[in-house]
Amino acid sequence: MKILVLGGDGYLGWPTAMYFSRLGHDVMAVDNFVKRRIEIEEGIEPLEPLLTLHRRIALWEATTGHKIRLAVGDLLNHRMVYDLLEHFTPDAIIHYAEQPSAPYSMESRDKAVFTQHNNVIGTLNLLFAMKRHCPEAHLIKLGTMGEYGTPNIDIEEGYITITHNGRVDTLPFPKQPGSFYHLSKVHDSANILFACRTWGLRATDLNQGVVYGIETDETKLKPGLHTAFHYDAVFGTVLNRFCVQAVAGAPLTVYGSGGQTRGFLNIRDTIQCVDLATQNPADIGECRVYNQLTEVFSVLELTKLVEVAGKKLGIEVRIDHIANPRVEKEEHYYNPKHTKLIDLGLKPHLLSDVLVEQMIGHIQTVRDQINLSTFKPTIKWREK
Ligand code: USQ
Repeated sequence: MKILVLGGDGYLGWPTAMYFSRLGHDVMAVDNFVKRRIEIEEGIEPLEPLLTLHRRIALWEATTGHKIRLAVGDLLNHRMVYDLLEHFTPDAIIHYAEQPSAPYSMESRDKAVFTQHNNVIGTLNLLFAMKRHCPEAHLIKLGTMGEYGTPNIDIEEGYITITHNGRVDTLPFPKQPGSFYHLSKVHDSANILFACRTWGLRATDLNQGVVYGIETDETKLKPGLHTAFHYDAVFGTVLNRFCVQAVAGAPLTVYGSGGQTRGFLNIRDTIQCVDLATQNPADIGECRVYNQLTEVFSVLELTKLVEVAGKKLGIEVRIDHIANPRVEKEEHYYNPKHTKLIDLGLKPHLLSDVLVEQMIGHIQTVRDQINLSTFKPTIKWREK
């Protein structure tokens, strides 16, 4: 297949590009490096320094003999997107190319506008370019479980069948996102559904939970092929942060009571799910939605798991309940359905299998690179 990986420089995009390339697909990675610009702006960097995408692609080819094509470009530039789709004519488009940080989107008006403009208009340009040049290509779009928020009912996979005043319909599941970033994904989902219904495009919207993990089969092949692993308060997700904090001997930063409960998955399972979606394309005119998570934990449950794992490596883990910088429910019901990807064949990697050696153990080997000053969250959802 011809597979376009949008956001090919990122935490998930780079391992995805290598994975499909190794399977023998014709892969083109696209990126505008905006995340690297935000890193500089915010004074943060991945735990281990990252080679440029150009050098990683060259290293990949030298190591495996497989090629990855590279296009440097911005989805906001619609001419670039049209050209790309006209000339590459992808069978599948895997779309990670969005500003992924909820805190960043809540930092200021400018950053909220940037996030929504970048994410929503970039995706809209892509939909128009697909309509023009490859209407039968399958769009695999990374959405987020955060689109649903934390309703007091079970979360269905994308759609819910409702009986109202004696009539029945199946409708998009209600959305209650918790940041301008999560809202950008809600807007994307609405635009994608509309484009499928109206133009007959086909898409799979993957509502992904919080991703953790450092390595995949491909990143391990050679030093230098690793992916961008963040633990700062802007790009670092909660479990990745806790593992680094534990190794640094700093207290784990629990926001508020720690009863916040989310769906989680290993980075290897992101790739497995994207692969399953690619192998099982939506029908023409269909917008499929899968909830992409494998396990559910509260923040406090994560601290306990990190504490037990740390002990095995001689680390004593401390916990600090700090004032919650976000506006979110700290105690709530949470029961998201997530059977559709399992039905397609997903075999989850469990947190307990990787926490000790592949996460905390690995971080110990690069302990001296940890920047302690990026643990504390500085962006607040609402000034008190
Ligand atoms: N949290 C802490 N301490 C920390 C960091 C986070 O208690 O040091 C809490 C947060 O308050 C929140 C939960 O952990 O309740 C998850 O926070 P997170 O930063 O790991 O995840 P979030 O901001 O929701 O965003 C991340 C990714 C985003 C993706 C989303 C999936 O950055 O791209 O869409 O996870 S989900 O959370 O399911 O919406």
